[in-house]
Amino acid sequence: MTVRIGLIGCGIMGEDHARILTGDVPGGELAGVFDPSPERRARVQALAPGARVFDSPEALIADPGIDAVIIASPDATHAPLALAAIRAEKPALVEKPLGTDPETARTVVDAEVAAGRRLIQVGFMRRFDPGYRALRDTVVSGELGAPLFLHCLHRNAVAPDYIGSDLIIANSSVHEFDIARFVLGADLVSIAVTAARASQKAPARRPLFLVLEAENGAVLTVEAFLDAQYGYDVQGELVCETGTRALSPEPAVRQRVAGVTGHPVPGDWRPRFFEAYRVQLKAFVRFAAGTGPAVGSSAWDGYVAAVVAAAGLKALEDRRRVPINPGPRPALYAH
Ligand code: ISE
Repeated sequence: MTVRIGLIGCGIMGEDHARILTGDVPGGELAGVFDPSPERRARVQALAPGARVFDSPEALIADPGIDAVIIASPDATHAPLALAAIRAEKPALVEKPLGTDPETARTVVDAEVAAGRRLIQVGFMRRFDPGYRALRDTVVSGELGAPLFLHCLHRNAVAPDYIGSDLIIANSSVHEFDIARFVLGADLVSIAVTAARASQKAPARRPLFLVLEAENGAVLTVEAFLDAQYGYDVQGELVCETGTRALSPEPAVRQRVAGVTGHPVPGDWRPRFFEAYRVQLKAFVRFAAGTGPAVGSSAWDGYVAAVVAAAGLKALEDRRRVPINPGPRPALYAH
């Protein structure tokens, strides 16, 4: 069966999903697109000339010629459109964040629970990255003993002007919250946030250092610095009782040029998570076709990320450690 996918939003991530779907995902077809901008839409239509153009995201979701949707529109539209997909009983891959606040994200969890089935996969692509999966396997196998620390760096080359310290937490650090829960196999129970001085390269926001406690006693540290200039750099080291294991996101080739040996650093997250994005979409298409299970981050995971982000914002404002309490996990999302 070919899954006919409708894409909502043809910006940077929507276009990337379209490229992956049309180039690297057998079993999935880009059958419809929606974006209010004709220029953005045209770039995606060039990849799939047969895709139908819809006048509204709601019309796309409701159309009988669309089996599943990718929601890559602006953040505030993610939850309402996810709710529409649940009402239409269609699987949806929803870009992060699931909701811009916990209450909004929770509406999606509640709708899925009421429907009695999982339809939403949140686009926390790191769960499909081989490096993070190896870190998780280390914890599951127990081969290095219990996890004590997960040290993470999250650096972007430059961030857009609208990103303030709040969005460093709610838009970028949410990746760390989600992947730490995945790697450690434990929920996060508290968060503290310290801001460094602003870089002269980006006076409007201060780089952040976050320290979170997990329910199993492990500690997550995150440097979130979105104006590092030199490139996109995501690192993680898992420290266990008898050793450590770290991500080694190095490309296949190393160069020696002008007296320097090394490798180029990617400009943004798309090359760094090239494989993860492809495995993520393949898994979604299998799920939508009914030939694979629901995998990746669930609506519950998207909601929990929003709860951690809200606690992080409070911690930053009040300069104190703040507890994280998403409430009980519904049976639909049992481990
Ligand atoms: C950005 O907002 C994203 O969504 C990317 O997935 C992430 O890797 C990046 O660092 C964020 O700033």
